[in-house]
Amino acid sequence: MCGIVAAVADRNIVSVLLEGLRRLEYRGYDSAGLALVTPNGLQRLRAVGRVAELEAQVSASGAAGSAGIAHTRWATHGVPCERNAHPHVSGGLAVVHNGIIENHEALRARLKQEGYEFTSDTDTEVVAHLVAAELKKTPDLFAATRAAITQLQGAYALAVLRETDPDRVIVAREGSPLLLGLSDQGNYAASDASALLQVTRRIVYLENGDCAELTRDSYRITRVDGTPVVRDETESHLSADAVELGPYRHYMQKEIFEQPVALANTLEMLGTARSIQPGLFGANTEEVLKDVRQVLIVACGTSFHAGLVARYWLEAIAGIPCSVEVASEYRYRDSVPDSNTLVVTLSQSGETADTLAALQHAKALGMTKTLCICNVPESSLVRENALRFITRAGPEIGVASTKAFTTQLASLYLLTLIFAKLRGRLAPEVEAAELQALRHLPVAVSKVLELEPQIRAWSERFAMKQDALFLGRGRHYPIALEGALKLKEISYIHAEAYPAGELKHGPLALVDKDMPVIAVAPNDALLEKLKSNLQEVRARGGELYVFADADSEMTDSEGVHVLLLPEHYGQLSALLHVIPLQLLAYHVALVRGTDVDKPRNLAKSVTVE
Ligand code: HGA
Repeated sequence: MCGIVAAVADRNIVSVLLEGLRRLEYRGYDSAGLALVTPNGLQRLRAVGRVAELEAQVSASGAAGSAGIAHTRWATHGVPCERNAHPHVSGGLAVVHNGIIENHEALRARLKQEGYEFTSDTDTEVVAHLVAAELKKTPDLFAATRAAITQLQGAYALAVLRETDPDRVIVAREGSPLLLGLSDQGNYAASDASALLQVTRRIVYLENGDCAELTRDSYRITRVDGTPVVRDETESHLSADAVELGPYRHYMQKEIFEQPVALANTLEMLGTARSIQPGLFGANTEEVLKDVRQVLIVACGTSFHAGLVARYWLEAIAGIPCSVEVASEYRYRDSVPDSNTLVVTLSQSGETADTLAALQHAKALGMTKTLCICNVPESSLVRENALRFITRAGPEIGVASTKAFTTQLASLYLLTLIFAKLRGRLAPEVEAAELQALRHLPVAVSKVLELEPQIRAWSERFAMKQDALFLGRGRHYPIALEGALKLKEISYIHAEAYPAGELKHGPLALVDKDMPVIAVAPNDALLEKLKSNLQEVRARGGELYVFADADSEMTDSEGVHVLLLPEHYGQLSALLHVIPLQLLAYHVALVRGTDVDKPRNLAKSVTVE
């Protein structure tokens, strides 16, 4: 979602701002803009569409300045258009914002009465006018911004610039990500470190409630009330070229094919060991897990589906009760807390607003045994959990998550094995075999990826459809959910997923010759049950596309198309069965000509509620 870049340096920073915005493009956005302090005052440029459009405007105008703020917007309040693009201005100051100001209506009404004129439909514009109003009481931009912030409800990362302060940028954070970048040539702020690798790796992460004043050779951080605070400086280890597309046509395609490497990297620490070390999740893992009686997994979207698979594993293998909740529901519901619950949060970016808020909610209820599985080591989520496991999938740029999902699954399987071991449910020979199965995953996934030509052929037929139904059973039901989500996200085909046994309780009414039914059909204990469900579909004229395992000996018949995965992979089969569904969604989207990596209306890093 929105990306922020701010800079104040000893040289023209326009190229730093634009390169920063380009690095944040993957988050998803609909318009872009920047403001600079120039010798002739504040200069603002905004463009609907890509950063490239903004760049064209910037070069045509010859804009230059040594202090500036820039933004990519993913609209929450007000349609995507130039008038609503950030920065928003009031008098000689400009503001960019990521998040939602929940009390914007009341503030807008008050500010209008005070004579401020609104030129956009956004919630953000109130912040610009509030700071301007506070500047009537104090000449200090930092103090005025903090005073404005005390009136805000909601979530924000903010950057503020004023024409009469050519050497200063003010930033603040509450709920939305923001960090500082320090260098000898100037100081910077951005939504994530990748935007600043071009100028520095020296990073200071702001905490919620922090505000900061940046000049070209200094910075200071305070709380909203002005109390100074010190935050540690860290060095970012992000790789600058991991976000290059290379020979691939789309990031999603690259990321699907990177899964063997992503899994190998994530599981690298297993080495050749025959037994698993709980310390993989943090030095004090045994201490934290010791009295845990149940697991609560909280996540959104694809991560939620990974949690659903893990529930089957945790209960079947480790014998520990597990519930899985959508974060945006859990955070607002009256639930029954139990301090012996391990709260597991899953997020690719570690900045998912709902997941972060759900974690805070659980902690406020007294649940302090917390663990996250996350792909971004330098994210808010990682800093806020007692235990953590970093998936080493590398940057995931495509909005539709793929390699983050499979590496989350591998990590959740490790967690399952650790629980099973601590609870005396993992015989040494079984443990060694399970670790070997994990180590073999990259090879097994590579073999599934070789099915791409057959899946491409199927995709031609799918591309004409308006609806699709995905079926699975047991731990493959969440894989059906994930397959349907992938298809929806990038091909815009309406897709639903059901546990196959539920068909007769309603969705069977939808089945006819125009509704393709996709079945996730591994050769496990539920296969015969699933086959009966598939017969129910065939009997109603439904056309079946079945992803089966080679050893189940299923074959094509009239109205039944079967694609065989190379091997049945036991408990870990879910990791293999999701791959063809990712490929199917990708190829259907290609045929339909959609914007695969940046599907309409969606953003990558979901930093608003
Ligand atoms: N609410 C603001 C900013 C939206 C945002 O943070 N998106 O990620 C707007 O709609 O402009």
